[in-house]
Amino acid sequence: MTKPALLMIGSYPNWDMQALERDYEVLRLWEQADKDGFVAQHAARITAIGTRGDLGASRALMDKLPNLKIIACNGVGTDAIDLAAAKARGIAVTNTPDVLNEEVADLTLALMLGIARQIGKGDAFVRSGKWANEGWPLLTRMSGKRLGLLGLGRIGLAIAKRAEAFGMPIAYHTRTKREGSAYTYYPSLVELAQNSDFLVAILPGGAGTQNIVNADVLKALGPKGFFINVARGTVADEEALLQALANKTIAGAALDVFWNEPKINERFFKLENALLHPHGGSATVETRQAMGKLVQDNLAAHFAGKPLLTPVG
Ligand code: A2R
Repeated sequence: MTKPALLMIGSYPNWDMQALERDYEVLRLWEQADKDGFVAQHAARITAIGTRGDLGASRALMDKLPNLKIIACNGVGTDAIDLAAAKARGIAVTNTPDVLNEEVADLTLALMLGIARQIGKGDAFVRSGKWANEGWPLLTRMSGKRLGLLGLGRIGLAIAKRAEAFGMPIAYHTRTKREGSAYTYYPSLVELAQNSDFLVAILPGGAGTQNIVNADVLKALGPKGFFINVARGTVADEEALLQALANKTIAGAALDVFWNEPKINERFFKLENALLHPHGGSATVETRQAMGKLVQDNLAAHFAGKPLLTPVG
């Protein structure tokens, strides 16, 4: 039997590639010098795309694939996929929610502790040999401080659960109040920031949330407040954030995501009150394997004519 053609926009880990190659004719777009020519050559046979959160799928690409039926995304964030274009064509989109909640939440707590207790700087301090001659400064406690969550979905709830163990009072801002939640709801993000010691962004990226953490929000967070971004770089006004850090109008920021990553604004490199991490919220073997399996299961369900496990929208 002919294997269905699967256009892969970028690479997946080897364990996924091997599994996919068993069941599909995997067309490796990222390896092609002439991408347009490659797509044109195979366009008629391609009914499925495999992509990643960072790569997405554009309307222009969809337009070149008349028989496209499904876009499977390895990642929960679908902001780089033109969902409106997919919907208009009746192309199904799947992502990998839930299986990464605990991992992203773990890293969030690590970043919160990391910026408050300056874990990265402590490591550099000991390695440099400075400890023999210099004292280490007194820092800021995290336990018991107020956590503000911008976004209280699957991952936000996993972060809140962990923060409860640190005795942190929890508040949140979303568009819709979560009925039945014991956490304090702020209809205004500025008000949430005013009432937070740690403000964590964990909401989708895309046009609807671009620059939602703006200069006013950072001002409201204030000189004792920390900003943690585990959502998407685009949710923060990066110029406002860089200025707030440089002028110390916020205490610090711990960032897993950036505008233009991985070639991020180099002004971040010089900021001592920023803890920088290379977009690794879900980046463990265990979780990436679970995400890859979910991509495979969604594709298999599609080709078997069964309901998709995790459709978007
Ligand atoms: O606004 P609501 O009531 O739909 O709540 C969602 C919230 N959210 C927003 N909050 C404030 N302003 C907005 N414009 C806005 N848009 C969405 O974000 C909900 O509480 C949360 C999203 O939850 P989930 O859909 O369950 O996403 P999950 O799995 O927690 O992942 C969040 C994001 C991903 O989209 C990736 O970009 C990133 O974390 O890794």
